[in-house]
Amino acid sequence: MKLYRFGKPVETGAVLEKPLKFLQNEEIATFKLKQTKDSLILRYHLHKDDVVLGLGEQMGGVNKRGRKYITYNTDIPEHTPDKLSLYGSHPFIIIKGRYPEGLFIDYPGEIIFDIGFTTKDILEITITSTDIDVYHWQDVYWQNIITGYIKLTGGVYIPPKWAFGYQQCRWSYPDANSVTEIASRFRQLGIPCDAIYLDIDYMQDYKVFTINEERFPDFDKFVKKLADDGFHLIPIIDPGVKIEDGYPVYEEGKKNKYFCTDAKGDDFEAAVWPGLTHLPDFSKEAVRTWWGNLYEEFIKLGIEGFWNDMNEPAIFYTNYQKAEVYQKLQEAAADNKIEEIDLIGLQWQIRNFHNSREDYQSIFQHPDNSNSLCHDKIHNLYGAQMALAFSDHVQKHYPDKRFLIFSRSSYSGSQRYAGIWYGDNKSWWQHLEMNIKMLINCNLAGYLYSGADIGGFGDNCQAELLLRWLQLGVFSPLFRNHSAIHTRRQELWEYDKETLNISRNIIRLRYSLLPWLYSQFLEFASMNTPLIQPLFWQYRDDRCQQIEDEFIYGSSLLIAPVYQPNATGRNVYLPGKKWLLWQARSWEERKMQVIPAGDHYLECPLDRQLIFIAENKLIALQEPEDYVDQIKPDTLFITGLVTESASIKVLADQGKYPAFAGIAVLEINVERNGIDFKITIKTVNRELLQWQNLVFELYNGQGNLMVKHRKLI
Ligand code: MIG
Repeated sequence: MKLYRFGKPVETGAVLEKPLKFLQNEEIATFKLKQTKDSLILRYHLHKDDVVLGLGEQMGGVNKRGRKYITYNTDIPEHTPDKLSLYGSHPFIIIKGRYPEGLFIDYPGEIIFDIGFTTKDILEITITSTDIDVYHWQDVYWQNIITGYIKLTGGVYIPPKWAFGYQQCRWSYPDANSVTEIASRFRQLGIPCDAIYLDIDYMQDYKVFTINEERFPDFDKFVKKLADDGFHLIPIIDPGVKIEDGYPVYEEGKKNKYFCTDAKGDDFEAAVWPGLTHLPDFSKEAVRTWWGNLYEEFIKLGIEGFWNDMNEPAIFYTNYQKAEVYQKLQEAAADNKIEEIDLIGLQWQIRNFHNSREDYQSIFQHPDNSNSLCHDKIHNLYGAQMALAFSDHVQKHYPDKRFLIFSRSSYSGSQRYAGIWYGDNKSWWQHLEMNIKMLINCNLAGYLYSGADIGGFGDNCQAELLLRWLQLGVFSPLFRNHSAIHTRRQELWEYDKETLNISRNIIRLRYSLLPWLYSQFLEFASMNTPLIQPLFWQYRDDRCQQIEDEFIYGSSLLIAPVYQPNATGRNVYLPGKKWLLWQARSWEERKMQVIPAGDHYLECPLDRQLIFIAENKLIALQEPEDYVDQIKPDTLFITGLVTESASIKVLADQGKYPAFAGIAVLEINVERNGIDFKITIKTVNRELLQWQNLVFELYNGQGNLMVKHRKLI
């Protein structure tokens, strides 16, 4: 990897340890460089077989060719194919050709990636700055470039173990009673769940770090009661600070000059949910320290998880824009010329108030050790630095504890201290399909703890879509059902009885797999490696390159979600040689069959999902619990298809404390021995493992099951 430096880049924080040696203003290997007064353009001729990967959270497929993408974090509730930017920016691409190359352009403003859109075989990257760092990799293995990038930008965030449980959200559960009711519903119905969310209505007049005491009396007792029942309560945090005299957050921010300003140096005003607000300037360490401390309001009550929203930052409108419209109307009124009011024009004007580029260009930030900067040039850092404020705070004050934090907006490097969710999708089948690609793409950018709103946020979700989405969700590290205000309720019991029963089975399946899913997360995170991978990560045959609707989870599972309406099965391509197919209906029913590699059409009625375990790999399951930290079952089931030998390593850390602290390891090796299997077991920190018994369910190449009970040593 080489670092190429142009001009004087701003400090983005993406790379903590920069290479000491760098090349200044030099051509980047195989890229053609063009410099203009205020931009840099990189050009590359794509070979017809080159595949372009990367860019993290973006529309489009896994192979990015044929499309344009722009890194400019945008609050965008319509994820239609014409959109060029979403909430996060991860300007990292890999050209997977005969000689794989990778580029990370560490610039937090607008970059346009034209990947064979304007000219079929030309990759053209336009960077709207001449002050940038570019990291360039060449490697025979493109996978090394991905892990190299994740490592360079600081590794992978690991949330607490309970954050792998099922989570329920809604905009909104507006009072304590509605939350309590949801919680007891889960327990009554025997559906496991670990977290319930508070959307914006818990606040007093949408003032960040306040609680509406009428609707949430005795908040501390409320949090405690939920915790006793195994639920984490997770409040939303928005960055905009309401302008209101007497409101301490506003007063402190104002007094200490913690807010972003306009060109004249006055605090910038932007309207969001609370009305007019100021935006904290998270590029300053003092502001991050202050903001991090504000979370204490909640932490001291026992809250252990937060989601940061609106941090692109979203702006509904500014007074300046409002004044223009007002003036037009006033002029018309003064002349009594109502018929001359251009309503259509006004409509457009008002519609474009939201998140306007002009507004971002009139905001100024004052980063440490730097001159004032136009926000537009560091726009993509806003959400990442907001999450950093929280992360730095808890690392400093709670070094022995892990918190859940995920953000809507993100930038390269923030994957080391926060997760993300994919924002306002819709209850559309197309968005279920998009979720598959998004999981792969975000994993390739190091966001292992991420996921979409299960069931879709906007629009109304129907039962079948919800069930298919939950099935995909079993393998999404962030597994959260969320839906928007005014849409149909999306809790599992809001449909018919059959839907409820199927969904219970799906979520119980997730909890039964949890020790294994979690162990794989820890392992892959520690290797700076995507957990959810495209098939071609591990398998070399050409067909795999074409498959974007299946994925590999960790080291041993291939998942083929059904994402079409009224489908009772789907086509699946299987690489390798043989697979153990589990058409899973419930965790208890573990009937599996051996299936050869190749193309198959497989039945998959609504109450089943297709899970494939690779030949000579093992997975682990246990009886599901109501929530992750409940009394732990003492039996672990180990299953797989063993034609030669297979091993599994189950990592179990303490879940709440620093990752890998007090880690226990269970290592099992299975060897075919004629018609029998020879099993060896090794442990590290045996006393910290919850399991006393192992039950083996091993299959031979003909699909015959051999069950074996065994006590742990
Ligand atoms: O302007 O807080 O993406 O998850 O429910 C909308 C209300 C603001 C957008 C988030 C969504 C959340 C919603 N928020």
